[in-house]
Parts: sequence; C-alpha cells; structure tokens
Amino acid sequence: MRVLVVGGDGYCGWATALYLSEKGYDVAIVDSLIRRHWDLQLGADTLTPIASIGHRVARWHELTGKKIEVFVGDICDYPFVQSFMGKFEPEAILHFGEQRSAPFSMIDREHAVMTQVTNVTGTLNLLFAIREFNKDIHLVKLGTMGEYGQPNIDIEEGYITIRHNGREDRLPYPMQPGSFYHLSKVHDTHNIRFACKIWGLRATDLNQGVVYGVLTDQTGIDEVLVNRLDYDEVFGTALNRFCVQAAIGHPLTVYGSGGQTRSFLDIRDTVRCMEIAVANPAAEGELRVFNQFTEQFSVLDLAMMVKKAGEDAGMQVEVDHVKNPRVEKESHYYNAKNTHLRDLGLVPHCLSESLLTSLLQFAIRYKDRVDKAQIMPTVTWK
Ligand code: NAD
Ligand code: USQ
Repeated sequence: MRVLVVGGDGYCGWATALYLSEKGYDVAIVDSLIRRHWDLQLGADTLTPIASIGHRVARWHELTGKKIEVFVGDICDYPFVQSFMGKFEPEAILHFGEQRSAPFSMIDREHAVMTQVTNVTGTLNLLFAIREFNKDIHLVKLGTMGEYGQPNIDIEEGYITIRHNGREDRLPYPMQPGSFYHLSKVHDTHNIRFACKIWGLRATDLNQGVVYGVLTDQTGIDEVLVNRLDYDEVFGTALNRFCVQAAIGHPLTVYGSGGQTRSFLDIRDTVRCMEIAVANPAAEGELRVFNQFTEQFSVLDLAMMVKKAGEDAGMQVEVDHVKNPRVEKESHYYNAKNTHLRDLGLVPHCLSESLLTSLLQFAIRYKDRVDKAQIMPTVTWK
C-alpha cells in the first residue's frame, strides 16, 4: 500500500515512516522542514543531533534497501499538494504536518494566527486534494486528547449519545480545548467531518495523548536515524522534559500543584496505532475517532515516578512546583475511553521503571547538548 506521511521529518512522523517502511508499505514523506526553522527561531534544539532529511532516508536505504521518497514543501501551498498527489498516488495519507505546540500558539497574536492558519489550511488542502485525486484515499489525521478538555464526565471516543427533552441522538463529543493550538485541532475535526459528509470521504481522527520516549526498533538502529527529543519549554512535553531535567540535575518543573491529569503513550505505540488505523480504513463517508493513548497520569505522579527511577539509579532528583504559566484546571475528574485501538489489536507498552531508567540513560548520553536556558517556562497564557 502507498502511504504518504505528511510531517514525516517530525517526532511522530519520522518514527512512523520508518516503521511502515520496514513493514513493507511503500512510504513517501512530505515535510516543509518548518519545524527545524521554528527551533532556530526559538533558539531551541532537540536533545539529539538529528541528520538532514536527505541524509536520514539515504541511510535508511543503505541499511535496509528500502526507499522513502521525500517531497519538501508546505501543504498550505495547493499546487505543491497537487504535484505530490499526482506523482505518488497515495492510498492513505497520515497527516502529522502541523504546528503542534500549545505554548508556541500562545506566544502572541502572530503565533496564534500562524498556528491556526497553517493547521486549518493544510488540512483543508489535503481534503480538497483527496476529493480531486481519489475519494477512496483514507485520511488518517492526528488530533489530540486536549480537544476534549477536562469535563466532569467520562470522555468517549469522539461521539456521545445524548437524551434531551425526550429525544436521543449520537452527537460529536463536546470540545473544550485549552490553547489556540488545541483549538486548531477542533477546527480541523469539524472540517474533516463536514468533508466526509458532503463528499463521502473516509477519515480517521486519532485523538492522541502526550507521547513519550524516543527509540523505536527502527530509529534506534543507527545514529543517523535517531529521532528528535524536545526538552525546551515550547516544544518539550511533560515526561520527556522531566527525564532530561533529571539527567542534568535540574529540579523537575511541575506546573502548579501537578494535579493536571492527561493521557500518555509510548512512541512505540504511536507507530503501531498508525499501522492499525491504516490497515482498517474508515467506511465511505465516515469520520471515525479513536482515542490514541494507553494510560492516564497526573503530572505530579509522573514527576514522582521519574524521581524514583532516578534515585534508584543513584541520581539525585528534586521535584519543584513552578508557578503555572497556563490557565488550566489543576484538580479535576478525568476518565477517557480508549478501547477502539485495543479492540483492533493494540497491545500497549505501559510506563515502567525500566523504561524510565532507559530514557534517563538516553538523556544522560546527550546531556552536554542541553541548553539550561530553554527549560523554565516563559510563555504564559494570560
Ligand atoms: P513535530 O513538530 O515533531 O513534527 C511535525 C512535522 O510537520 C515537522 O517536521 C514540520 O516541519 C512538519 N510540518 C508542519 N507544518 C507543515 C506544513 N504546513 N507542511 C508540511 N509540513 C509541515 O510534531 P510531532 O510531535 O511529531 O506531532 C505530529 C502530530 O501529532 C501533530 O499533528 C501533533 O499535533 C500530533 N500530536 C503530537 C503529540 C506529541 O506528544 N508529540 C501528542 C498528540 C498529538
Ligand atoms: N506540564 C508541567 N511541566 C512541564 C511541562 C508541562 O507540569 O514542564 C504540564 C502542563 O501544564 C500540562 C501537561 O503537563 O498540564 C501537559 O503539557 P505538555 O506540554 O506535556 O503537553 P501539551 O501542551 O498538552 O501538548 C502535547 C503536544 C501536543 C499534543 C498534546 C496531547 O505538544 O502536540 O496535542 O500533548 S494532549 O495533552 O492530550 O492534548
């Protein structure tokens, strides 16, 4: 099957491209490389030194004999989209290619506008291209668990059945996103659902939780294939940041009380979920929603787990409660469903002390590359 990985130079996309290539899919990558540019603008860098996209795919070819074609360009540019659609003729499009940081979208007006324009336009262009080239192409779109917010009831997978004034309907689950970035994902969801309804497209929205970890069976085989690992305040995410902070002896930055509960998954499960979604396409006219996570933790629980793993390995790890730069609930009910992907065969890698120890060791290996000035939060929601 020909699978196009949009955003294939990024954290989730690169790991997925190699995983599917190894599994025998014919993979092509589309990426504007804008993320590398944003890192430069922010003065931030991944913990790991990542090779150029050309070098990466050439090395993959040398090691495995498998080719991955690369199209460099911006999916907001429709003629570019038409050109790769015509050349590659994908059967599935895995769409990771968005601005994905909540703090980035909250820096100022320009960053909020850029995030929403880029994300919404890119997705709309892919929808129009699928309509133009082949309505059977399955769009697998990365959404986020943060679209739901933290309601005081259980979170369902995309839809909820509601009884109101004696009538009943299955409706899109209410959305309460917590940043201009998370809002962009909600806008995408509405656009995709509408396109499926009016044009009969088939799409899967994967509402993914926070991803952690770095190595997969493919990115771990060679230094040139190593994946990015973000630890900075803008693109770094909770658990990955805590491991890098522990590795350099920086107190772990729990925002506020740390009672914020989120859903999480190992990057090895991200790639498997993508395979499952591609192998089981949505029906014609259907926008299917899967909650893509394996476990739920509060931020403080995560920090305490990193502290314990570090201390068991002979490190000294402090946990700090930093003034919360975000506007978010720090104490709330949280229970999200995640059965659809398991029913289709996902066997989760659960967070264990041995995984944390190996992530800490990985961070220690690269700790001389850490820029301490990138750790404390400066972007605020107010
Ligand atoms: P990333 O920033 O590492 O990768 C995104 C890639 O998309 C980058 O290489 C970037 O250059 C590319 N890109 C962005 N806009 C583009 C455009 N207009 N045209 C072409 N390429 C473009 O992000 P990631 O962590 O790999 O996240 C991938 C997707 O998964 C995002 O949609 C994100 O919202 C979602 N997601 C990520 C996480 C996480 O914890 N990392 C969790 C849930 C959901
Ligand atoms: N947090 C801390 N300390 C830190 C960093 C974060 O306490 O040093 C807290 C935040 O306040 C928040 C929680 O941890 O309550 C998660 O923050 P995060 O930065 O790890 O993740 P988030 O901003 O939600 O965004 C990340 C990805 C995004 C994806 C989302 C999935 O960057 O692309 O959509 O996770 S979810 O959270 O399910 O919406």
